[in-house]
Amino acid sequence: MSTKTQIAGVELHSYIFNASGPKDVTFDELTIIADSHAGGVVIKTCTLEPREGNEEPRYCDVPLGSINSMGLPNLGLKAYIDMVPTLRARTKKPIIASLAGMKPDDFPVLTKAFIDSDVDLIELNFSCPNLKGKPQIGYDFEMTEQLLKDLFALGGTKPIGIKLPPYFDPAHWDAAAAIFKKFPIAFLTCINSVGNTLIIDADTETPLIKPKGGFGGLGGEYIKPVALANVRAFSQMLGDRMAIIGVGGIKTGRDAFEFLLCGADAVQVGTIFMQEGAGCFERIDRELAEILKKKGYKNIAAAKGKLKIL
Ligand code: RRO
Repeated sequence: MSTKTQIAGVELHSYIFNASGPKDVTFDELTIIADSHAGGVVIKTCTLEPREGNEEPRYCDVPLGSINSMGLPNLGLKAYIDMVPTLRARTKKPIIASLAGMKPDDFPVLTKAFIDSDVDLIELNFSCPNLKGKPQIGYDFEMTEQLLKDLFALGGTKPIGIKLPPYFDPAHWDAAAAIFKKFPIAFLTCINSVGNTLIIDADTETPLIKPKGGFGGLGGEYIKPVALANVRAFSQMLGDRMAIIGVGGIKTGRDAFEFLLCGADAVQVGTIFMQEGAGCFERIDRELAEILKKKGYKNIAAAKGKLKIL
């Protein structure tokens, strides 16, 4: 059974692909994803200039997930724009650019460059939690609306979506959705890591990571319930006008199926891709297909949003 799906009319042969993260920075890393079973290839969030990122140690796996404060290490806009044609020649899969400005004026420059490139989708990262002294844009609704105004004024037909931070209160879902409705947003990616969490080692009496005194973005199993709630909430409010991509703690086909029931059009994986490597895309896809078959769902669309109410 196929788990093919689409986002804003762009076809993905599989429901599962990578989240922007530490293993999609270089051309070699992106080639591994391109050659894998992943439904698409997301490029690490890109800034105008190359960045080294934060000091090490800045990523740590833990039994129920991961914590990171990578600090946006990436090769910079020019390198990724130059890379797109080679990636395009290598794979027919959708290529998804992710971008973040270090200041508001960077966003239109980055967005325009990718609008004019051969990528299929653009993901605006409004939710990096690890930039020292810079709050997450998605928690500032005024700034979010202003940036969306500026970016959608650029025109063009390339589908543009937003990667959101987790929201924890219905008032925030309502406020965010009221803004998103004003723009032709193609998709929402819910959620980025849960920002500014702290994991410590009682043996060494230190945090696991060094930047920001150990505060970093939490990923993996810990955050799946938060991610499911965000997918469900935005799917109910906006699912008829934009696609929803789920991300947060997906390790198995069963996890992916839970996101599908909550209304996700596709899912991304971050922590499990770091831990298991590119084989995770085929495994999770196979497990999801088996569940769909066993339950008698003919395809992804048949199960999408079908969470039953108690
Ligand atoms: O690079 C990072 O520190 C990072 C980014 Br841009 C992001 O969006 N989410 C995350 O957990 N880490």
